[in-house]
Amino acid sequence: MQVDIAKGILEKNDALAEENRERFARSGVFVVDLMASPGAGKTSTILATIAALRDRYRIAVIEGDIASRVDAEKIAAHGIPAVQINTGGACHLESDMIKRAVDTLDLDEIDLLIIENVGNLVCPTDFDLGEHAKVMILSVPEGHDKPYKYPGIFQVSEAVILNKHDTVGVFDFDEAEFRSVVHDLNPNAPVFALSATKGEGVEAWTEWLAARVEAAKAVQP
Ligand SMILES: Nc1nc2c(ncn2[C@@H]2O[C@H](COP(=O)(O)OP(=O)(O)O)[C@@H](O)[C@H]2O)c(=O)[nH]1
Ligand SMILES: [Mg+2]
Ligand SMILES: [Zn+2]
Repeated sequence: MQVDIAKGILEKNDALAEENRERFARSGVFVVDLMASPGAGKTSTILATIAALRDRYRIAVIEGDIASRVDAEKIAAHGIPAVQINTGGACHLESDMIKRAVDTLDLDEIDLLIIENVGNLVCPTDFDLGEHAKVMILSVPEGHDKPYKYPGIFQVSEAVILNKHDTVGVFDFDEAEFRSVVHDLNPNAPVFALSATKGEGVEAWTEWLAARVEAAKAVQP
């Protein structure tokens, strides 16, 4: 007899993710799961996104980290509701963690919920959280070859953010090659080059996101 533990865990995760998704739909909340390596600029991108969209949408953030509250505190300092999940060692978020975090939020008061996943280019790919879109960030210093090495995360992402674009010259980052490989892996995903901490190039990304938020509102039951 063979017991496939990974399969069982994923099935349980996906069932609860579906419940999360139904709950988000009932409240007309659009949910985006931001995935990236540690230090790629997830929190910085969330802060830039908040600055661009806070006058248009009510935003809340769920922060996933192995330990600490530092990211939730950074978000909360801007007056945005932020829930910190500490996974206590797990290297990705799962749908039951999101359910418990969402229990502390009033979804009817939120238009856009941004989830910062644990820094990791591998397993967040496999875990549906009930989000509407997964989006990944690659930062320039990580190198233009990462889509070759971690194809899965580029394939599940509906958009790709290329952050720290201000450092392209410093790291000899071949942006044309990067875009070409991402396009081969995922022809429909737009690639947004931006510098989150400088606020440069943010608008194309936030307009894409705003269009998705509007679409979620339009189908609210
Ligand atoms: N030069 C540059 N640095 C950035 C940019 N975005 C983030 N950083 C820096 O990268 C580091 C990690 O950023 P953070 O947002 O905390 O990454 P996270 O771990 O993915 O949430 C911080 O020191 C940021 O100031 C950017 O666009 N350009
Ligand atoms: Mg962070
Ligand atoms: Zn993991």
